[in-house]
Order: sequence, then structure tokens, then C-alpha cells
Amino acid sequence: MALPPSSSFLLLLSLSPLILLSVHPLHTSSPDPTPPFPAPPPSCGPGQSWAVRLHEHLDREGHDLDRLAHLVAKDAGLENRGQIGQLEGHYLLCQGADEGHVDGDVSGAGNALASHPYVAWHSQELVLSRSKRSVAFNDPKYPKQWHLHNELRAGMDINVTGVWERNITGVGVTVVVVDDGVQHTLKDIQPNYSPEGSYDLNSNDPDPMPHPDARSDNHHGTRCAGEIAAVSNNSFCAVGVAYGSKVAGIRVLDGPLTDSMEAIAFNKHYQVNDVYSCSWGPDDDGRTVDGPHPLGKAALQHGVIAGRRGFGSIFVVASGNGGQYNDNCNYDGYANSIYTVTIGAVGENGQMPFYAEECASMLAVTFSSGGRSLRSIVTSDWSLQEGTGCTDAHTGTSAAAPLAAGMIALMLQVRSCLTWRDVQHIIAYTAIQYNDVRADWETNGAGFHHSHQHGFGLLNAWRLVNAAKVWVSVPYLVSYQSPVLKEERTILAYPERLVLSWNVTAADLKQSGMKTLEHVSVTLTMAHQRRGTVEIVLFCPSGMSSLIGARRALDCDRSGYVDWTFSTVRCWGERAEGQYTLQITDHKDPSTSLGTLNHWKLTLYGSSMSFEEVAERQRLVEEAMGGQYLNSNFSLPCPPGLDIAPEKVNPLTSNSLKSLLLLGCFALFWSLYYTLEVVLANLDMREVWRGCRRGRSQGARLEEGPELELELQLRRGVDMDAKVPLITTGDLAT
Ligand SMILES: *[C@@H]1O[C@H](CO)[C@@H](O)[C@H](O)[C@H]1NC(C)=O
Ligand SMILES: *[C@@H]1O[C@H](CO)[C@@H](O)[C@H](O)[C@H]1NC(C)=O
Ligand SMILES: *[C@@H]1O[C@H](CO)[C@@H](O)[C@H](O)[C@H]1NC(C)=O
Ligand SMILES: *[C@@H]1O[C@H](CO)[C@@H](O)[C@H](O)[C@H]1NC(C)=O
Ligand SMILES: *[C@@H]1O[C@H](CO)[C@@H](O)[C@H](O)[C@H]1NC(C)=O
Ligand SMILES: [Ca+2]
Ligand SMILES: [Ca+2]
Ligand SMILES: [Ca+2]
Repeated sequence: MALPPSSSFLLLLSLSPLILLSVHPLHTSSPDPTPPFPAPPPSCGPGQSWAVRLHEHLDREGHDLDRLAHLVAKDAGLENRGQIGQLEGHYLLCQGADEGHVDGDVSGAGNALASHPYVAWHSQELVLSRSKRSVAFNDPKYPKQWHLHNELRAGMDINVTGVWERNITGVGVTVVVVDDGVQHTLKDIQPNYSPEGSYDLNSNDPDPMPHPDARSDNHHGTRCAGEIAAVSNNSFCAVGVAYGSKVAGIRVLDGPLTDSMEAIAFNKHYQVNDVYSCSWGPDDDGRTVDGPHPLGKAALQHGVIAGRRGFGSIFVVASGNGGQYNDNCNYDGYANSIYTVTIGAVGENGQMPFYAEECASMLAVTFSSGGRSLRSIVTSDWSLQEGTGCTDAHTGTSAAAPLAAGMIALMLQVRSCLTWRDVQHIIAYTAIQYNDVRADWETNGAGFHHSHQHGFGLLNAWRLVNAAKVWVSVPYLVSYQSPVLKEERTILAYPERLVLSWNVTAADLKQSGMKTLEHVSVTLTMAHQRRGTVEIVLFCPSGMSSLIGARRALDCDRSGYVDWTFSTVRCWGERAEGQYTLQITDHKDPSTSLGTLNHWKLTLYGSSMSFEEVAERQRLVEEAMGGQYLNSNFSLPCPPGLDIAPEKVNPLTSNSLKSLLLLGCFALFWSLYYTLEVVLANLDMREVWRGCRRGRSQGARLEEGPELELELQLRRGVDMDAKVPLITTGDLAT
């Protein structure tokens, strides 16, 4: 990591005398370049300027060149703007301004200069086309992909071009689109298509090719796949966020979807597929309360334990499009799950679009379509039926989730052993808070900002990848569960409210070793005649509030909630110990009767990371944002991961339940093994570093600061005591 900066520095040092030498003589022999005119503007409009060189003999004969240039300009109907830089005898003449002499005719000025006795050479200046030395693609729709590089509204993009410039494009990572199929024969998909990660659960064959349908709208999966991995620079359509990654398809939405199909989809080829992009969910009608059923839940849990050789499959889900129906993603079990990365949408203007849902479990947002006046997402399209292979009309949170999946692929390229929780942590640490009148930003007790509308903020590929590069895996997951608290209490009508609390003591947390929080969830059962009028707020010990149960005007369901789990990420990084309070109130109209809260249960998820360590990580992440670790060969050690059988086909059998349990045990071994591995690798690396320092006697000073810090960081990562991890299937089941 030391060589690139210092060597380029040396290069500069050795070159600079040459540069100085070649410039120097010109500089000393030139007279004071100040022209005899009041400070002229440095240049004129494009196409209106003429460069002229006066005959050299005029100078030798002792004429005042500035005065001659003024005469030339006058004769040609132009205005003298003075000597061009340090070039003696060269002047810039401009058109316009001086009405009395204006010829109006450009060729007139040219002719006058051509025949002028003082002028040795002249040239009308044209605007030179010089593009910045950065990624320039020939894909015809790339210029319209504002979400990748926004020229109209600065900052309203995912800031990915700098990551690409460092040759980070998702190489070695596979993202699977779980949807209505992927047309992998398209020019923009085919070279990046992974048949190994694909499957068709609707027709039960290995080929997820979408089928034509009555409304010509089985194009959804193909559009999502293009956002992730559309091939770059192939003169066709668009460019994907991670155009060096592989993309697979699982066709499952084109037909009746069952719990077991969903379960199979979530674990399909889970040693090939790293990221599962799911742009779908329960009905967004503002009155549904639904999520994964038992098998789907088990598959999500199984995926994070056994997928990606034990580092955990990354499930990215869209927060939902029910905004106009007042829907909220805390009523969507996929968005609410601790195993998923829940992604919402913002429009190009940075505001929450009409369709976007909000909730306390939203992790972050990224771009998508907005109101009618805002641009949508440009991506691949199917070429069947009415499709053309390219579209500029991909919309909704459906379009946001794949962008996040693509960014995660970039992170996994630079650090392949990030666990499913590391990815969530890095999002929380790097997402950007920004202004939106509708956002209710709050900073929690650990310094993380969160809003129900935007999660921790806007995803930024540059920040995510830089943080990923230096990220040491967080300690294993631990959880705490309160007993089921039987209440049978009346839910009071607003402005009165039912207040319930539960104290988590140091003794409670001692067994698991939990110090700081990740997700917090509340599972409750209540009876109510119209549950949409009830509002539930959870307060963490820091005082941070989460609106876990938002009101929904259209939800007039009479069955209340039966063991529904609400979760929040708003207490991320805070101390776990203390008093948790639930406030429930009913904004009912006078005709309905009061409901009853039957029982509830609090579940905390977190780790043994101390409050101070969270702050230290925040500092380290910010320090890594300069790109210095992306430029260098620096890399942290990665454990190899587990050797896990490719997949189990049927998650229903008792056999597979047994292997699920077994995998829980594997996870335990793995985390112990991982600890050991990092300790060993750390020792090795310290030896290597010492060797480097000895080898490089001087001139390596600059690099020592960061090296030491990383060394410390590594040690800290290792310091976790070898407590028995509580990753057992029982603890994780929610
Ligand atoms: C970084 O990698 C490049 C190419 O692999 C190599 O030439 C260079 O010496 C490496 N730099 C360091 C500091 O190891
Ligand atoms: C894209 O292809 C063109 C040739 O068509 C090439 O000049 C250019 O460098 C390529 N750009 C990138 C970023 O690879
Ligand atoms: C965007 O990326 C560039 C590097 O390409 C970086 O310098 C800049 O700080 C990033 N912006 C933000 C807001 O992170
Ligand atoms: C970029 O990365 C790819 C794959 O990792 C590699 O083959 C290629 O040589 C790299 N290009 C540069 C310019 O480093
Ligand atoms: C919880 O602790 C607070 C003080 O921190 C105390 O006032 C309260 O009574 C306790 N509640 C329960 C249910 O023990
Ligand atoms: Ca098929
Ligand atoms: Ca393309
Ligand atoms: Ca919804």
C-alpha cells in the first residue's frame, strides 16, 4: 500500500525540474505581460476569438508590440484582449463589443488579418473537444442514465464513476434477480449472464427466459437485471451499476406463488448467487399485513447462515409501492425481516415519490422515478412482444432495489468475506443524510441519523466501497428475548395512550454478551375492530422513538394482529441495556369500540461490540473515504468460508430441518474458526508490515499513520472474547 503514492511523488520530483527548465527562459525574456488595457476578460465567446502572431522582425526593430496588436485589432474590426499567456508576440483578438468597428462578418475579420502587414499567422479559435480522462462509454443510452452520473442535478446520483475508474465493477460477484424471468439472450445481458445461478420455478426447468403474456409485461425481471449488470461499452442501450458482475435469474412470479416455491427461490444456487434482488412483496393496498410464511422465513434464515459459504446470502428487498394508499413497510414481513436489506426510493429531486412507503425498518434509499416531471430509470428491457431491448421508463421501488444490489456487488468485489450483517452495518455507517422537507431526520444515541422516509439516507457507491475495503467483520450475532408479557389491557383512545415498558438489565445481557443493538423487534397480539387506526411507537433506552405501527386509513380489518413482528433499525449502535417503552394509542372515530392489547414480546439483536467500538468504527470509516485504500494493494485477510453442499432442493422434509440445525452448529464453529483465522492472519500481517518498514528506511513516514491504525483496528476485531455464539436456529427464528 505504500508504493503507489510515494513512487508517483518521486516521479513528480524528478520531472518537475525538466518542466521548470523548459519554461524558465521564455519567462525571463518576456516583458511584463500586462496589456495597456483595463483588465480584459481572459477569453471571448466560442467561435468569436482570433489568435494572431505578429512578425518577429517588428520586435527586433524595437516596436511596441502591444500597441501594434491594438492597431491590428482595430483594422480587422476586433478588440485586443492582450498577449496570450507567456507567448511573446501572440495576441488574442475578440469580436463584438466595440460597435463602431464591428464588421459583423466573420470572414471579413479573417480577410483583414490575412492581408495585414504586421500579422505573420492567424487562426480563428474553435472550441476544443477535450473529455475528462474517465470512463466514457459508447452505449447510446448511457448519457441518459442520470442515476449513475447526473449532469443536471449535482449529487443526485449514486456516485459510482469513481469506483469504476478504480476498476471495481463487481467482478467475481453474482447477483440473482428473483422475478418474472430474465431475457438472457439480450446483447446487454448475455455476456454477463450466469446460467449456473439461474432457474425457472414456474416451469420447473433451468432456463428463466420470460414468457410472453397477455399484457406484455413480463419484462420486469429483465429490466432489473439490466440495472445491475448491463454490459458496458458494447454500443448497445445502457450500463449496469456493476457491469463486471454476473447476473442470474430465478423465474418465480409468473404464476401462482406458494410458500415452498418462495423458500426454494431464496436458497436457489446459494453458493453461486451472492446477492438476491427481490423487487416484489405483499400487496401494497394499504390494508394487507403479510410476509414470508414459515418456509420462506426458514429459507431466509437458512440463507444468511449457509449461503455464500457461510458469510450469508444478501437479500435486497424493495420497501413497496403503496405510498398512495398510505401503506407502510412495517406491515410487510420481507421489509421488516432482520435478514433483508430494505431499500426505498427517492426521485431525481431527492424527494420521496408519491408511491414510496416509509417504515422504521427501512435501511436506506436510492434513486428511482418520481412525479410526472421527473426522469425514470434507463435500463435494459426485454425484446419480446412490445419490448425493444431498452427502456427509459423503469419505475417504482422495483427500480431502486436492483441499484442497491449492484452497489452491494461492488462492495463484495473489494471484500468478499463481508457477512450479511456487515453489509447492513456498512449501509448504516455510510448512507448520506440530505435535505427533504418531508424527512423527519433524527440522530440516535450512537450518532446514526435515520428517517422513516429515507432510512439511514442515500446510498453512495463510493462511500460503500471505501468502507467495505477496510471493514473488519462485526462480532457474531447475539439476541435477547423478553418473556411473553401478558397484558390484556385496553388500548386507550387518543390523546390518551397505553404505555407499557420492559427493562433489560445488565444481568439479562450477560449470558449473550450483547452490548450494542442492531435490529429491535416487537411481536404483539391485539384485538381490534379497525386496526388501521391504532398507532404504536417504540422508545429505546436512549429515548429514540420508532413509529413501528403507523396508522393506515384503508386498513379496516377486524382481526387485529396475531403475533405480528414489527422491527426497527433506528436504535442501531445504541447501548442495549435499559428501559424499552411501547406507547399505543387509538385514533378511532367515536363509533368503533376500544381494542385490547393481549400480549407482547421484545427481541433485541446485536453483538458484543461496545459502544466505544461503534464510535471508533464510525471514525475509521470516515477516514477511509479518500479512496486511499482502493488505490493501494492493501487488503485485510479473509477467512475461506465453509464448504457447504450446493443446495437442498426440498426445505420441507424433516431431514432438511435436521441439516438446518446442523448448519446452526456449523455457524458456531465457523465463528470460532473465523476468530482464530483473523488472529493468525493478523500475526502474519504484522510480521509482513514490520518487514516492509525495515526494508523501506526513510520516505515511508507518511504511510505509517494509517498502517498503525489498521493494525489497531485488526486487533480490536480480534479482541472479542470467545463467547459461545447464540446463533442457534431457535434464537434466530422470528
Ligand atoms: C501493487 O500491485 C502491483 C500490481 O500487482 C505491483 O506492481 C505493485 O508492486 C504492488 N504494490 C505494492 C506496494 O505491493
Ligand atoms: C469504450 O470503447 C471505445 C471504443 O469503442 C474506447 O475508445 C473506450 O476507451 C472504451 N471505454 C471504456 C471505458 O472502456
Ligand atoms: C463521490 O466520489 C468521488 C470520487 O469519485 C469522491 O471524491 C467524492 O467525495 C464522493 N462524493 C460523496 C458525496 O461521497
Ligand atoms: C481490471 O480488473 C480486471 C479483473 O479483475 C483485470 O482483468 C484487469 O486487468 C484490470 N484492469 C486494470 C487496468 O487494472
Ligand atoms: C425500569 O427501570 C426504571 C428506572 O430505570 C424504573 O423506574 C422502572 O420502574 C423499571 N420498570 C420495571 C417494569 O421494572
Ligand atoms: Ca423456462
Ligand atoms: Ca450496454
Ligand atoms: Ca407495502
